[in-house]
Amino acid sequence: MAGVTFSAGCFRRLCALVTVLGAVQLLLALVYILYTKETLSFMPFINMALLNITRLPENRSMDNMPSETVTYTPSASMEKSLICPETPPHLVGPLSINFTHPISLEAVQKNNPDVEEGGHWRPRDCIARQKVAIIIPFRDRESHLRYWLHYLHPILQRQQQEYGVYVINQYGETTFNRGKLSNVGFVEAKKQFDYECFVFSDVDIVPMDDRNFYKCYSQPRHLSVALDKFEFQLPYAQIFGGVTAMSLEQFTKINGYPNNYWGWGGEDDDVYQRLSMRGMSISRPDSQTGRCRMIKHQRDTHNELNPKRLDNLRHTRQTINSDGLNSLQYRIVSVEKNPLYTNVTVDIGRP
Ligand code: BGN
Repeated sequence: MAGVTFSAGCFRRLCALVTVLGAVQLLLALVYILYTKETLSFMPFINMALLNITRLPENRSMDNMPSETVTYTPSASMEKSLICPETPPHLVGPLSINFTHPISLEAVQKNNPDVEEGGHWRPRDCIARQKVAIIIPFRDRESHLRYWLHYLHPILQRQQQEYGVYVINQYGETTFNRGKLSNVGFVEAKKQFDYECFVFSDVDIVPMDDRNFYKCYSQPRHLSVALDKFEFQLPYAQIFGGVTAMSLEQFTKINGYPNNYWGWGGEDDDVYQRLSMRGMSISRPDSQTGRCRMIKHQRDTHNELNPKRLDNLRHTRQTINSDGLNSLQYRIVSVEKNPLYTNVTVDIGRP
């Protein structure tokens, strides 16, 4: 009987010991989960909850989750697996660009089967770092556009950009206005997609190196810095024409382009002045990476040298606040989503 009593007491103490040990083990496991980053990457659900990632809307996969819905700074290991690398892996560097063999739109389309309707593309295996709208002020330059699409789509894809191409086609015969068309492109592209970066490009300029990134930087970017037309040199230090990139914030801060430069020249110099007035400076690639080719052509009709450009440039300090995005008026004639670009035809009035 005494033996039985002893065994029962011993068994109770043994049970208590096992319970305490179990609790200690549980506690240790909890501490391990909370403090070991490596463990997190193996546990996606705990990972998501702890790092406060915004839930994906239904029917959207991680693939097309826009980067700005993520409300955390990813750890190095996560960044590697989700966000595209800082240096895209498939760049080739210097490119051979020539405009000697005209190419058909069908051929360009065939070479770029992954481009979605309206000229939109995004990488499939990672999330692009920025969403870029490419705005091309345009009139009567179909052959140039074909070269542009032929060269730029593959370059932008190797750069792993998420991008859309917007051709802003000036309706009618009135004098060309590159600044106003650029503003229209900005407003119309923004209606279609939450772009955060805007590249404004002449239709006849193609980069000769795919390390010249069509994206935005902490300062406004001038991309066409070494044009063959200017012997691969900057014609003057303040030039901001050809191909430029501005973030949503940078562009809004300067009230966009001026709308009152009708004809050739000056609207880009006005933007340069606007940027300096708002305390920004220009960033550029080096003169090797920034080499570009321009398609040779005659001066367009209805795009004569703007005789008022010098006078306009003297008044940027006043016009920056009254002429730009906040005074933009236009009438959309049509918006067509073509296989390789969105074609916006717009009536921007007359001088
Ligand atoms: C400048 C033009 C720019 C043009 C560059 C390169 C003017 C304003 C008077 C100084 N500026 O001379 O618009 O991008 O040449 O072609 O004409």
